[in-house]
Amino acid sequence: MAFELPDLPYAFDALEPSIDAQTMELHHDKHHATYVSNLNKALEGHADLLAMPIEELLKNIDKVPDGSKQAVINNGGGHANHSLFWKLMKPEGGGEPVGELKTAIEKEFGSFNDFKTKFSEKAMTIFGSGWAFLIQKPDGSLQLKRHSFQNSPLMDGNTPILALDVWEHAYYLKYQNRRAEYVENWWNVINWKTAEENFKK
Ligand code: MN3
Repeated sequence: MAFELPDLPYAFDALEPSIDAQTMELHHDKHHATYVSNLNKALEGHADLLAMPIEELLKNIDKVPDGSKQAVINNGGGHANHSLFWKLMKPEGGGEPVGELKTAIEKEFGSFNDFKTKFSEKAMTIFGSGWAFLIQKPDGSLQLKRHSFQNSPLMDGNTPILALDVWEHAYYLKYQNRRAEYVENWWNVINWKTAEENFKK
């Protein structure tokens, strides 16, 4: 058993012009692939851990031996975060949240526009490499979070609903230092159906 790189659910150029094809190809085929390969290396000889779904492994990070734990946090987190990220985007995405997630966002943040502003602020105020998340807490409520590096919300017992990669590798080829422009254009490719499916009713 070993963890595997999932296929992208669309072509590399499918998210143009918001995210360029070369960035998508490097991001998926090189960056994400490396997290998967390093995760498998870190867990060599631990067949039980290699057989767990990545989400379960991160929820049970305390079961990972100390010598491998940080490598699993980094690379297992990277694998889970990116697997989610690809599915949270689609060509001709964007628009507004759907279903019960829409209702929950409006209840928590007032309106979709207020939510969008606050989420973008989170993404803009991550210092260095990290992710902006909308998470659902065990009590069912929604919250915005900044996570450094590849630290997964699953390790805190939270469920990631929406995730935005703000590592420079996610946008530098097209946007260079202009993270705000990347964040703004990302709203045009969100797959709200996936976000709604992540949300536990
Ligand atoms: Mn990335």
